[in-house]
Amino acid sequence: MRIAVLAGGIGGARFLRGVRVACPDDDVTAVINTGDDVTLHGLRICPDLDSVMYTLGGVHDEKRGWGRKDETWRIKDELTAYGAEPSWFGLGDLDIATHLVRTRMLEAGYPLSDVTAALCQRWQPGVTVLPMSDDRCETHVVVELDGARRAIHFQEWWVRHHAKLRPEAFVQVGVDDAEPAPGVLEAIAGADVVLLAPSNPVVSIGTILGVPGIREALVSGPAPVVGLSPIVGGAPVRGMADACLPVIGVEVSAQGVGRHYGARSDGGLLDRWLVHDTDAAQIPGVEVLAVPLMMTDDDATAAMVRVALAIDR
Ligand code: FO1
Repeated sequence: MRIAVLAGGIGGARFLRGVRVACPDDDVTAVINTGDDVTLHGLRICPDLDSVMYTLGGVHDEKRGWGRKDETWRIKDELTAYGAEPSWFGLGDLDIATHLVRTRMLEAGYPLSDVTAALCQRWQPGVTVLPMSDDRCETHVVVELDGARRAIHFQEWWVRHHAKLRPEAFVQVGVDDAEPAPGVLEAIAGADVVLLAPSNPVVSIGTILGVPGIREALVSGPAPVVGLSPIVGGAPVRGMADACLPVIGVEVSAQGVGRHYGARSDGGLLDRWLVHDTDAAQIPGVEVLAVPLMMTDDDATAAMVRVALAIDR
Protein backbone atom coordinates (compact mmCIF):
# COMPACT_ATOMS: atom_id res chain seq x y z
CA MET A 1 0.00 0.00 0.00
CA ARG A 2 1.23 3.54 -0.71
CA ILE A 3 0.67 5.97 2.14
CA ALA A 4 1.32 9.70 2.19
CA VAL A 5 1.49 11.38 5.61
CA LEU A 6 1.36 15.15 6.19
CA ALA A 7 3.10 15.87 9.48
CA GLY A 8 4.84 18.45 11.63
CA GLY A 9 7.51 18.05 14.25
CA ILE A 10 7.53 16.22 17.53
CA GLY A 11 4.03 14.72 17.38
CA GLY A 12 4.41 14.02 13.70
CA ALA A 13 7.66 12.16 14.26
CA ARG A 14 6.10 10.02 16.99
CA PHE A 15 3.13 9.32 14.73
CA LEU A 16 5.39 8.24 11.88
CA ARG A 17 7.10 5.73 14.16
CA GLY A 18 3.69 4.13 14.62
CA VAL A 19 3.00 4.23 10.88
CA ARG A 20 6.25 2.36 10.33
CA VAL A 21 5.21 -0.32 12.86
CA ALA A 22 1.72 -0.66 11.34
CA CYS A 23 2.95 -0.66 7.74
CA PRO A 24 6.37 -2.35 7.70
CA ASP A 25 6.13 -3.42 4.06
CA ASP A 26 4.32 -0.41 2.66
CA ASP A 27 5.63 2.58 0.76
CA VAL A 28 5.32 5.53 3.16
CA THR A 29 6.11 9.12 2.18
CA ALA A 30 6.14 11.80 4.87
CA VAL A 31 5.54 15.40 3.73
CA ILE A 32 6.99 17.54 6.50
CA ASN A 33 6.35 21.13 7.55
CA THR A 34 9.25 23.52 6.95
CA GLY A 35 7.53 26.66 8.24
CA ASP A 36 9.45 26.35 11.52
CA ASP A 37 12.77 26.54 9.67
CA VAL A 38 15.12 29.29 10.76
CA THR A 39 18.64 30.57 10.11
CA LEU A 40 20.56 31.23 13.32
CA HIS A 41 24.31 31.73 13.80
CA GLY A 42 24.59 31.35 10.03
CA LEU A 43 23.14 27.83 10.12
CA ARG A 44 19.93 26.66 8.44
CA ILE A 45 17.87 24.76 10.97
CA CYS A 46 14.88 22.59 9.97
CA PRO A 47 13.30 21.51 13.26
CA ASP A 48 10.47 19.35 11.92
CA LEU A 49 12.59 17.57 9.32
CA ASP A 50 15.21 16.93 12.00
CA SER A 51 12.65 15.69 14.56
CA VAL A 52 11.38 13.16 12.01
CA MET A 53 14.87 12.15 10.88
CA TYR A 54 16.29 11.76 14.40
CA THR A 55 13.19 10.07 15.82
CA LEU A 56 12.87 7.52 13.00
CA GLY A 57 16.65 7.14 13.09
CA GLY A 58 16.43 6.25 16.78
CA VAL A 59 18.73 9.04 18.00
CA HIS A 60 16.26 11.66 19.22
CA ASP A 61 15.93 12.77 22.82
CA GLU A 62 12.62 11.25 23.94
CA LYS A 63 12.11 13.56 26.88
CA ARG A 64 12.95 16.82 25.15
CA GLY A 65 11.15 15.69 21.99
CA TRP A 66 13.58 17.53 19.74
CA GLY A 67 17.30 17.28 19.07
CA ARG A 68 19.65 14.40 19.75
CA LYS A 69 19.96 12.11 22.73
CA ASP A 70 23.30 12.18 24.62
CA GLU A 71 23.61 15.80 23.45
CA THR A 72 26.18 18.27 24.78
CA TRP A 73 25.96 22.06 24.67
CA ARG A 74 29.59 23.22 24.64
CA ILE A 75 29.30 25.30 21.49
CA LYS A 76 26.08 26.86 22.74
CA ASP A 77 27.83 27.82 26.00
CA GLU A 78 30.75 29.27 24.07
CA LEU A 79 28.41 31.29 21.86
CA THR A 80 26.71 32.62 24.98
CA ALA A 81 30.11 33.48 26.50
CA TYR A 82 30.85 35.51 23.40
CA GLY A 83 27.50 37.25 23.80
CA ALA A 84 26.57 35.86 20.40
CA GLU A 85 22.78 36.14 20.27
CA PRO A 86 20.38 34.45 20.11
CA SER A 87 21.29 32.55 23.24
CA TRP A 88 17.65 31.51 23.79
CA PHE A 89 17.74 28.84 21.08
CA GLY A 90 19.32 25.57 22.21
CA LEU A 91 21.80 24.36 19.62
CA GLY A 92 23.40 21.08 20.66
CA ASP A 93 26.87 20.05 19.47
CA LEU A 94 25.66 16.91 17.67
CA ASP A 95 22.75 18.84 16.16
CA ILE A 96 25.11 21.55 14.89
CA ALA A 97 26.84 18.97 12.69
CA THR A 98 23.51 18.38 10.93
CA HIS A 99 23.04 22.11 10.40
CA LEU A 100 26.62 22.52 9.13
CA VAL A 101 26.14 19.77 6.52
CA ARG A 102 22.74 21.14 5.53
CA THR A 103 23.92 24.74 5.31
CA ARG A 104 26.96 23.82 3.24
CA MET A 105 24.85 21.78 0.80
CA LEU A 106 22.24 24.54 0.50
CA GLU A 107 24.96 27.08 -0.16
CA ALA A 108 26.42 24.76 -2.81
CA GLY A 109 23.03 24.98 -4.54
CA TYR A 110 21.40 21.70 -3.55
CA PRO A 111 17.64 22.02 -2.93
CA LEU A 112 16.37 21.19 0.55
CA SER A 113 14.81 17.95 -0.72
CA ASP A 114 18.23 16.72 -1.92
CA VAL A 115 19.82 17.82 1.34
CA THR A 116 17.16 15.94 3.31
CA ALA A 117 17.65 12.80 1.22
CA ALA A 118 21.41 13.03 1.81
CA LEU A 119 21.02 13.42 5.57
CA CYS A 120 18.52 10.54 5.63
CA GLN A 121 21.09 8.31 3.97
CA ARG A 122 22.80 8.23 7.35
CA TRP A 123 19.69 7.91 9.53
CA GLN A 124 17.69 5.44 7.37
CA PRO A 125 14.27 6.60 8.69
CA GLY A 126 12.45 3.79 6.85
CA VAL A 127 10.06 6.21 5.15
CA THR A 128 10.65 8.76 2.41
CA VAL A 129 11.04 12.15 4.10
CA LEU A 130 10.15 15.15 1.93
CA PRO A 131 10.08 18.81 2.89
CA MET A 132 6.76 20.32 1.89
CA SER A 133 8.70 22.72 -0.36
CA ASP A 134 12.28 23.52 -1.37
CA ASP A 135 11.37 27.18 -1.14
CA ARG A 136 11.68 29.17 2.06
CA CYS A 137 8.31 29.87 3.68
CA GLU A 138 8.90 30.63 7.32
CA THR A 139 6.09 31.08 9.81
CA HIS A 140 6.09 34.44 11.52
CA VAL A 141 3.78 35.42 14.35
CA VAL A 142 2.22 38.88 14.63
CA VAL A 143 2.35 39.97 18.27
CA GLU A 144 2.27 43.10 20.39
CA LEU A 145 5.78 43.53 21.78
CA ASP A 146 7.18 46.56 23.63
CA GLY A 147 4.10 48.54 22.70
CA ALA A 148 4.42 47.88 18.98
CA ARG A 149 2.79 45.36 16.68
CA ARG A 150 5.42 43.27 14.95
CA ALA A 151 5.99 39.94 13.24
CA ILE A 152 8.54 37.72 14.95
CA HIS A 153 9.83 34.37 13.73
CA PHE A 154 7.84 31.38 14.97
CA GLN A 155 10.91 30.09 16.85
CA GLU A 156 11.26 33.36 18.74
CA TRP A 157 7.58 33.22 19.69
CA TRP A 158 7.69 29.54 20.69
CA VAL A 159 11.17 29.19 22.21
CA ARG A 160 12.08 32.66 23.48
CA HIS A 161 8.58 33.76 24.56
CA HIS A 162 7.13 30.28 25.24
CA ALA A 163 4.10 31.19 23.10
CA LYS A 164 3.04 33.54 25.91
CA LEU A 165 2.68 36.55 23.58
CA ARG A 166 -0.89 36.50 22.26
CA PRO A 167 -0.63 35.75 18.53
CA GLU A 168 -2.72 38.08 16.38
CA ALA A 169 -1.91 36.27 13.14
CA PHE A 170 0.37 33.65 11.64
CA VAL A 171 2.06 34.58 8.39
CA GLN A 172 3.92 32.08 6.22
CA VAL A 173 6.43 34.43 4.62
CA GLY A 174 7.01 33.40 0.99
CA VAL A 175 4.42 30.62 0.85
CA ASP A 176 2.51 32.19 -2.06
CA ASP A 177 5.58 31.79 -4.27
CA ALA A 178 6.50 28.36 -2.94
CA GLU A 179 6.13 25.16 -4.89
CA PRO A 180 5.65 21.66 -3.51
CA ALA A 181 8.98 19.88 -3.29
CA PRO A 182 9.71 17.25 -5.95
CA GLY A 183 7.80 14.09 -5.15
CA VAL A 184 5.17 15.70 -2.93
CA LEU A 185 2.32 15.93 -5.45
CA GLU A 186 3.32 12.56 -6.91
CA ALA A 187 3.17 10.94 -3.45
CA ILE A 188 -0.30 12.38 -2.84
CA ALA A 189 -1.59 11.51 -6.31
CA GLY A 190 -0.20 7.98 -6.08
CA ALA A 191 -1.28 7.28 -2.52
CA ASP A 192 -3.85 4.66 -1.57
CA VAL A 193 -4.51 6.64 1.62
CA VAL A 194 -3.40 10.07 2.83
CA LEU A 195 -3.02 10.62 6.58
CA LEU A 196 -3.05 13.97 8.39
CA ALA A 197 -0.87 13.37 11.46
CA PRO A 198 -2.04 14.74 14.83
CA SER A 199 0.22 17.77 14.37
CA ASN A 200 -0.60 21.41 14.92
CA PRO A 201 -3.49 22.17 12.52
CA VAL A 202 -2.38 25.79 12.10
CA VAL A 203 1.42 26.04 12.01
CA SER A 204 2.17 22.48 10.87
CA ILE A 205 -0.64 20.87 8.83
CA GLY A 206 -2.01 24.31 7.95
CA THR A 207 1.38 25.45 6.69
CA ILE A 208 1.79 22.37 4.50
CA LEU A 209 -1.71 22.86 3.06
CA GLY A 210 -0.84 26.48 2.37
CA VAL A 211 1.80 25.56 -0.20
CA PRO A 212 0.05 26.19 -3.53
CA GLY A 213 -1.08 22.90 -5.05
CA ILE A 214 -0.95 20.68 -1.97
CA ARG A 215 -4.47 21.23 -0.65
CA GLU A 216 -5.83 20.90 -4.19
CA ALA A 217 -3.94 17.62 -4.63
CA LEU A 218 -5.63 16.19 -1.55
CA VAL A 219 -9.11 17.44 -2.41
CA SER A 220 -9.01 16.30 -6.03
CA GLY A 221 -6.81 13.23 -5.46
CA PRO A 222 -8.08 9.65 -5.64
CA ALA A 223 -6.95 8.69 -2.15
CA PRO A 224 -9.21 8.94 0.88
CA VAL A 225 -7.91 11.41 3.45
CA VAL A 226 -7.94 10.38 7.10
CA GLY A 227 -7.05 12.79 9.87
CA LEU A 228 -6.26 12.20 13.53
CA SER A 229 -7.20 14.84 16.07
CA PRO A 230 -4.30 16.61 17.83
CA ILE A 231 -6.80 17.85 20.41
CA VAL A 232 -7.85 15.47 23.16
CA GLY A 233 -10.39 16.52 25.76
CA GLY A 234 -10.27 20.14 24.60
CA ALA A 235 -6.50 20.52 24.82
CA PRO A 236 -3.53 19.67 22.62
CA VAL A 237 -1.63 16.58 23.70
CA ARG A 238 1.57 18.58 23.24
CA GLY A 239 2.62 21.92 21.83
CA MET A 240 0.71 25.12 21.37
CA ALA A 241 -2.30 24.31 19.15
CA ASP A 242 -4.58 25.82 21.80
CA ALA A 243 -2.77 29.15 21.35
CA CYS A 244 -2.99 28.89 17.55
CA LEU A 245 -6.53 27.68 16.82
CA PRO A 246 -8.40 30.71 18.21
CA VAL A 247 -6.32 32.94 15.91
CA ILE A 248 -8.01 31.32 12.91
CA GLY A 249 -11.39 31.15 14.66
CA VAL A 250 -11.36 27.41 15.25
CA GLU A 251 -12.68 25.88 18.46
CA VAL A 252 -10.04 23.99 20.49
CA SER A 253 -11.75 20.62 20.20
CA ALA A 254 -11.58 17.47 18.12
CA GLN A 255 -14.83 18.54 16.48
CA GLY A 256 -13.55 22.07 15.85
CA VAL A 257 -10.41 20.89 14.09
CA GLY A 258 -12.29 18.23 12.12
CA ARG A 259 -14.80 20.81 10.90
CA HIS A 260 -11.92 23.15 10.10
CA TYR A 261 -10.36 20.54 7.81
CA GLY A 262 -13.85 19.96 6.46
CA ALA A 263 -15.57 17.14 4.63
CA ARG A 264 -14.35 16.23 1.17
CA SER A 265 -17.98 16.06 0.07
CA ASP A 266 -18.20 19.72 1.05
CA GLY A 267 -15.00 20.94 -0.61
CA GLY A 268 -12.88 20.08 2.43
CA LEU A 269 -10.24 17.42 3.01
CA LEU A 270 -11.59 14.65 5.17
CA ASP A 271 -13.20 11.30 4.50
CA ARG A 272 -12.56 10.02 8.02
CA TRP A 273 -11.67 11.74 11.32
CA LEU A 274 -10.29 9.93 14.34
CA VAL A 275 -10.98 11.42 17.75
CA HIS A 276 -9.85 10.19 21.16
CA ASP A 277 -12.22 7.71 22.75
CA THR A 278 -13.34 10.24 25.35
CA ASP A 279 -14.26 12.79 22.70
CA ALA A 280 -17.11 13.07 20.22
CA ALA A 281 -17.47 14.99 17.00
CA GLN A 282 -20.24 15.55 14.50
CA ILE A 283 -18.89 16.47 11.09
CA PRO A 284 -21.46 16.18 8.31
CA GLY A 285 -20.07 14.01 5.50
CA VAL A 286 -17.15 12.69 7.53
CA GLU A 287 -16.97 9.27 9.18
CA VAL A 288 -15.89 9.94 12.77
CA LEU A 289 -14.31 7.15 14.83
CA ALA A 290 -13.47 7.37 18.52
CA VAL A 291 -10.32 5.40 19.36
CA PRO A 292 -7.46 5.79 21.86
CA LEU A 293 -5.27 8.52 20.39
CA MET A 294 -2.55 8.80 23.03
CA MET A 295 0.76 7.84 21.39
CA THR A 296 2.07 6.27 24.59
CA ASP A 297 4.25 3.85 22.63
CA ASP A 298 4.70 2.71 19.05
CA ASP A 299 2.18 -0.11 19.35
CA ALA A 300 -0.48 2.30 20.63
CA THR A 301 0.26 4.58 17.70
CA ALA A 302 0.25 1.65 15.28
CA ALA A 303 -3.20 0.65 16.56
CA MET A 304 -4.69 4.05 15.69
CA VAL A 305 -2.92 3.98 12.32
CA ARG A 306 -4.51 0.60 11.51
CA VAL A 307 -7.95 2.04 12.26
CA ALA A 308 -7.16 5.09 10.12
CA LEU A 309 -6.06 2.90 7.20
CA ALA A 310 -8.98 0.48 7.36
CA ILE A 311 -11.02 2.65 5.04
CA ASP A 312 -12.67 1.48 1.82
CA ARG A 313 -10.59 2.80 -1.03
N1 FO1 B 1 12.50 23.96 21.37
C1 FO1 B 1 12.60 24.61 22.56
O1 FO1 B 1 11.60 24.68 23.27
N2 FO1 B 1 13.78 25.17 22.97
C2 FO1 B 1 14.89 25.13 22.22
O2 FO1 B 1 15.93 25.67 22.63
C3 FO1 B 1 14.84 24.44 20.97
C4 FO1 B 1 15.97 24.30 20.16
C5 FO1 B 1 15.87 23.54 18.98
C6 FO1 B 1 16.98 23.31 18.18
C7 FO1 B 1 16.89 22.55 17.03
C8 FO1 B 1 15.66 22.01 16.66
O3 FO1 B 1 15.57 21.25 15.55
C9 FO1 B 1 14.53 22.21 17.45
C10 FO1 B 1 14.63 22.98 18.61
N3 FO1 B 1 13.51 23.19 19.43
C11 FO1 B 1 13.60 23.86 20.59
C12 FO1 B 1 12.20 22.63 19.06
C13 FO1 B 1 11.50 23.47 18.02
O4 FO1 B 1 11.29 24.78 18.41
C14 FO1 B 1 10.18 22.75 17.74
O5 FO1 B 1 10.49 21.42 17.54
C15 FO1 B 1 9.42 23.09 16.50
O6 FO1 B 1 9.87 24.13 15.81
C16 FO1 B 1 7.96 23.21 16.91
O7 FO1 B 1 7.33 22.05 16.52
